[in-house]
Amino acid sequence: HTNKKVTVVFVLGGPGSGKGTQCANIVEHYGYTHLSAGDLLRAEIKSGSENGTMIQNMIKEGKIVPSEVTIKLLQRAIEENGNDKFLIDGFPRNEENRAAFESVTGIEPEFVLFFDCSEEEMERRLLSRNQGREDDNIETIRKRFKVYMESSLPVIEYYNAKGKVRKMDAARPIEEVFEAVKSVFTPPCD
Ligand code: UP5
Ligand code: MG
Repeated sequence: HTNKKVTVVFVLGGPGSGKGTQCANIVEHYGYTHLSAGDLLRAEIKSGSENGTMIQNMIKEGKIVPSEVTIKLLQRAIEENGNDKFLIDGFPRNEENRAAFESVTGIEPEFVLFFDCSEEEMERRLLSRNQGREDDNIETIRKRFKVYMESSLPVIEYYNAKGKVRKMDAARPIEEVFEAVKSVFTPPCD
């Protein structure tokens, strides 16, 4: 288990739903550290690690990288960081990710932020992002949507049944989505 008492919020939603964008806003206002599982995996490819080629191939196909790899990167990032509040963005992506993270780290999320957005809108955003991501092409985007529907939505359903999901309408402009996000992070004053 992770040698540290931490607060974790999972930030979930489809490809292009705005997870990374809203995490940046949350970091600025609420002092969390942002850990994007996808960013950690892309950094691992760049670092020339022995798993790099395997990770690159899986991302290109929109497939979910084996949980040992992702969990090791997340756990290391949590332990190396001085903060005790983390946004984990884009993980867990399937039931096995979820169960393995819980048993390996002993961490359960405080709650789950869920960015709900139509595929049409997510596709538009991904195709106009232009950041050179190897998975932002229409073939890979379709595969990412399929994996999201089949494997990732059930994880959100699992947490929803536990009353842990805070669902946001993510199809609105960035500022409006953040207003809704704020109401989740700011305790109501009386
Ligand atoms: N944008 C954002 N919000 C907007 C709004 N409200 N209105 C209009 N435009 C908006 O946003 C995407 C684009 O939309 C940006 O240009 C933004 O300006 C604009 P972003 O905030 O980047 O969305 P995000 O949800 O973060 O999209 P991302 O593409 O990162 O989501 P994915 O879940 O697809 O990507 P991730 O990096 O998490 O994973 C990539 C791959 O890594 C996976 O497919 C998988 O192969 C692998 N992976 C694993 O195997 N395991 C993991 O645990 C994690 C990833
Ligand atoms: Mg992202």
